[in-house]
Amino acid sequence: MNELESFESTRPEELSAFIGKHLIYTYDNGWQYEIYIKNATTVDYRIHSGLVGGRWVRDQQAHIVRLAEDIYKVSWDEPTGTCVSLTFMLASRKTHGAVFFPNWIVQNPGKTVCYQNEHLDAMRAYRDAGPTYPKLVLDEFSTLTFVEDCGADDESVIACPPSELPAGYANRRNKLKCEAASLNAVR
Ligand code: FER
Repeated sequence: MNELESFESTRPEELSAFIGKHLIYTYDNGWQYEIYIKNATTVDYRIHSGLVGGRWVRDQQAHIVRLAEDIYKVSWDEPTGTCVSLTFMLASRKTHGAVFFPNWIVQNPGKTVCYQNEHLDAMRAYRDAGPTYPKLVLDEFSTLTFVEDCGADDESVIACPPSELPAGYANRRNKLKCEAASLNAVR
């Protein structure tokens, strides 16, 4: 194995620096999102603004990999039919999101604005009714404005809709250094 390959990993023990991270980020188009990397296969998230601002989701199953030192990718397929693949570049505090929205969401974004966990059957029914095409492809970079470590499987991190958060919650800024913690298990 060469040095580069050794950073590529899907093994939970090599994702440990990323698991438990709570991240708030703003896309260059102004859309603001929040995600909690709950464990090696699960994320919770909340959308503060954008096409589907107000939407929040817990226990979304996701594929989480480390692409390189300090770079992680999180990908999932939602019950709505939206597919999401996010790359988190912790050292440079940037992300890139590739999100593929089915056409029914573009036509009626409000249908997905809810606590999805309580409306899973409705989301699947909307998805199956379509239309799927043409998809809206969001292909945007964002800036990580807030990063903290909450540990794994903490149900209190994403626990209410954005509207019930204290004023200024999503606009807190910090500069937590993430790079130091990312290199473990492989060396
Ligand atoms: C993100 C972009 C899109 C994200 C979630 C989505 C948590 C999901 C959108 C949707 O469900 O409609 O960066 O991060």
